[in-house]
Amino acid sequence: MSLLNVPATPFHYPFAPGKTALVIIDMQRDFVEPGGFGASLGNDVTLLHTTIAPIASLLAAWRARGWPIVHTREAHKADLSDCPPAKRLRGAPSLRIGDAGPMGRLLIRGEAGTSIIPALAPQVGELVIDKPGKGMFWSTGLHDMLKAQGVTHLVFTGVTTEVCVQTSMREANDRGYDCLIVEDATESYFPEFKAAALAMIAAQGAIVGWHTPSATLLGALAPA
Ligand code: TIU
Repeated sequence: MSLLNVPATPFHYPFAPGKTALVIIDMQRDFVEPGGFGASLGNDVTLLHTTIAPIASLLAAWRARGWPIVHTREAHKADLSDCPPAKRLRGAPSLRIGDAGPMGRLLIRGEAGTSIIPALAPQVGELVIDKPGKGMFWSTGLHDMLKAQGVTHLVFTGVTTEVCVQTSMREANDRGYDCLIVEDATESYFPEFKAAALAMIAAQGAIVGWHTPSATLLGALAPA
């Protein structure tokens, strides 16, 4: 299948139709709703809400074409055996991972807070990955799942830009995927960190990957 040239920074992104998975990082209640993990760290979760509509548009475009989709959740086993003490004990949050909050135990698989927000809920046939780390490849088996589907390119969305999204994109780049991050479909609790993350990803001739707005990407796709 021939590649599409998507206008992007720092130069055109070679998009592979059907071989490019849409990756939606951690759009779970814990990061975007009050009372979750993001809020426990002292963050204003409303800053992330602008991502929802662009991600929904991309999700609809991928679904219409039957292309691969990956949803991730940052979520630990109930016994915390996959949560290093260094992660759980870091800093002075109002609640720690595993503590009970208004949406259940923070960042624990199956709790209300770890569920993906209804507007972006996964459908049957889409990969849903519970990841114990910030990156989506660590301890998940995802690389083998993507290889089995013939995926060579990844389009990144979700939260937060400089934490789980950037970590996952760097892991993906090292595994040989061509990676694009969608500017308006990712957000940080710190706007200056988002700007810096996008700049450092695309610097030095796309050292980690490319970035572009969702409208530019959607405009470059052939009709479904
Ligand atoms: N705190 C923060 O910005 N992010 C995380 O802890 N996890 C993700 O980015 N998903």
